[in-house]
Amino acid sequence: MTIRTVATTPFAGQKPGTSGLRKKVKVFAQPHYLENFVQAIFDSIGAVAGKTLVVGGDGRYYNRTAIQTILKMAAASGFAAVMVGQGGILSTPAASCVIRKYRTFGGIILSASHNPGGPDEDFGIKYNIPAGGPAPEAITEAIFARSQEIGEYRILDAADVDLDTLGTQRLGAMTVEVFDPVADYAALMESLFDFAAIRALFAGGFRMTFDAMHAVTGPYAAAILEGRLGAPRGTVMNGVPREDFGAGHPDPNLVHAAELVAIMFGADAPDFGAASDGDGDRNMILGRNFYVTPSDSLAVLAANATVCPGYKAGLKGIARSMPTSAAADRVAAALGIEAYETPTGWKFFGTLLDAGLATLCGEESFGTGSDHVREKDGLWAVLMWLNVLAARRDSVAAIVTAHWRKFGRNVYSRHDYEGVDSEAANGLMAHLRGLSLTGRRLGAYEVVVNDDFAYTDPVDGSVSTRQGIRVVFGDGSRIVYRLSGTGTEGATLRVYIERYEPDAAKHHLDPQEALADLIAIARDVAEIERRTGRTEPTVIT
Ligand code: G16
Repeated sequence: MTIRTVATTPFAGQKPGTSGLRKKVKVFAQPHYLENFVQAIFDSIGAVAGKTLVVGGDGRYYNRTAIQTILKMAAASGFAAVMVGQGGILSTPAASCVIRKYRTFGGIILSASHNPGGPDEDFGIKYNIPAGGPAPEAITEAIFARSQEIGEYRILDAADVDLDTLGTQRLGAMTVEVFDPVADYAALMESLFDFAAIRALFAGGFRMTFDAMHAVTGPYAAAILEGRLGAPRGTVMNGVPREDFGAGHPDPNLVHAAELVAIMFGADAPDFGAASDGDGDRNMILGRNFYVTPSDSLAVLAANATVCPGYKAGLKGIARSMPTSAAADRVAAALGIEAYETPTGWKFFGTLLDAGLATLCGEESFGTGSDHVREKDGLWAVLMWLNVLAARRDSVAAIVTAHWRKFGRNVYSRHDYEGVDSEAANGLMAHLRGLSLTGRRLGAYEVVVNDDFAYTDPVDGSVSTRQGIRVVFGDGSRIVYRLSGTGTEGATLRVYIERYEPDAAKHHLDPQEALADLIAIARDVAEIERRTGRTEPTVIT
């Protein structure tokens, strides 16, 4: 087997976004495209000779092809070993778990998360560092810079590796270990949660539906919920991972998980419903006839964390992304612990978790997690909810409404305008950046802060600017605008709207009604209709 050195030239636009490089499969499938980016990773992360790498993905179309290329390139670059999930499958949180457990030199995760899969859809790749989390900006910038000057890559001329048989194989001088992608992760979950109490809950007739959306969490959910926890067979729906996610959009929200939503809001609904996304790091939580916003979910889990064995000692701090509602901050204040506000992107939580400043983290974008790994973790959030439900023996709706009575409700909604013309979206953001609203009245509200969010990491001092336009009002209400960093077509404008409601008599109101005046102000200030031609958002969460 010989190592081939292949001459290449840079591709424009290999700049990682909010979470790695995400493009259409057709872009990745161009000759040298994937290879350039992988070589740029290997050239940017320090000496790789003799090291071990973890590789796996969410099983989407092109996953297996990309893994074969990465294995041959890892062998050519001198890695001693690569650990690959069987069938090329590895959920994002399970990858983080394995990287940490086996102290590897990080890993490469292949996923475009919640974006659709298939030959005409999306693919993605990112590098996670040895701590298990997504590479911080300094590294993604270095990878990008390297990709822009690359002149050659190295690859081993060899037959494809068998990704389906557990065990060890040789690839040139390198070892390839195909391992069970579920076992280590399931063991970690069992160490954090009271499986006996959850088993007793199911044995008592508690009913749940978990929608794996034909994505990576199917095998994990089946093994843990139906296997170890004794939930009846059929609890997991859409449990077989498919390369095109069954032609669905594996994004666990009210729009894309419509099948689950119909079950949970239908006659004879189960007690608990949940869904996870393409790569298993997002979650949506539903009760019978009840939707829990991700921001509320973080707050409720934080307030109840000590019923779970893994969090019995209490939380060190709670971190949330800036656009996430401030519900968790109220819990942190009540617990007397620190609340951190970071830019959007799970990578920003890494330093806080590593330094032991925060235990729980969450984002409005259906992400919740803790210091057990360095990624958000869909199934972990579901299990934590199950542990809370098993301990409190109350319904989801009763637990959340009681939480609002105690802390007040941060009424919250996100409006997405997807596939907007990029120039129009950039123009809208430039318009917002040019405004100076502080001190002005908008409707019934007075603007007290109007800025473009900037963040200085309290641990390593790194600074991230231009992280979203904030319009904060005197009563704490907020409107936030940002452009998504994960889309692959045009631009997605996200508008986040929040108002604090202390009055329990108004807690039952639909957020769209309760926020109607702020929503109108948000559209008006940004001139959304005039600039984008859109009269309505495409997705409301
Ligand atoms: C990624 C990031 C999250 C972020 C989300 C949405 O999630 O890891 O931190 O909140 O994208 O980002 P944006 O608003 O820029 O589209 P995932 O699940 O796609 O990896």
